[in-house]
Amino acid sequence: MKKVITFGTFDVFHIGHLFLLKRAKQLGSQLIVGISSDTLNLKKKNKHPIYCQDERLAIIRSLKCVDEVFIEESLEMKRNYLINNKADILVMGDDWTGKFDEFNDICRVIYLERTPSISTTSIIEVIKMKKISFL
Ligand code: C2G
Repeated sequence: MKKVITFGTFDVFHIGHLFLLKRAKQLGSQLIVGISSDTLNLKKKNKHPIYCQDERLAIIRSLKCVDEVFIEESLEMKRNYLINNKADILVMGDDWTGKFDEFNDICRVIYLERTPSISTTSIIEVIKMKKISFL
């Protein structure tokens, strides 16, 4: 029973998020996802998410490849989250490469390649541009 854990905001859910979660699930038998709270997202990205935490929680919870979700309140609590969830493997996209190696003492840390040319930011920009072109 290998427990895989990953973390993210998962705002304006897109295929890059889905591919990360599906690949993470393939590494174990259970996938737990820590979803950044609205407050944490503001701290991390200096902006409010488009979808609030309850909406993002509902979307991720509904995915077939996800077994459990919880709200990630702080980046500094990651060791607690890993221990409390008895995680065997921490999976993150490779934009985080090296950032979580300190947890190698309690679980395997694997960085997966990000899906190219898609991001929440780029999706929001496209919507904004389309809106302007309709004006
Ligand atoms: N991701 C991806 N491909 C993309 C975009 C995102 O693989 N095109 C991955 C990211 O690498 C991350 C996950 O999807 O592993 C969630 O991405 P974000 O919602 O942007 O999460 P982030 O802000 O990186 O939060 O404690 C860690 C943080 O909470 C991670």
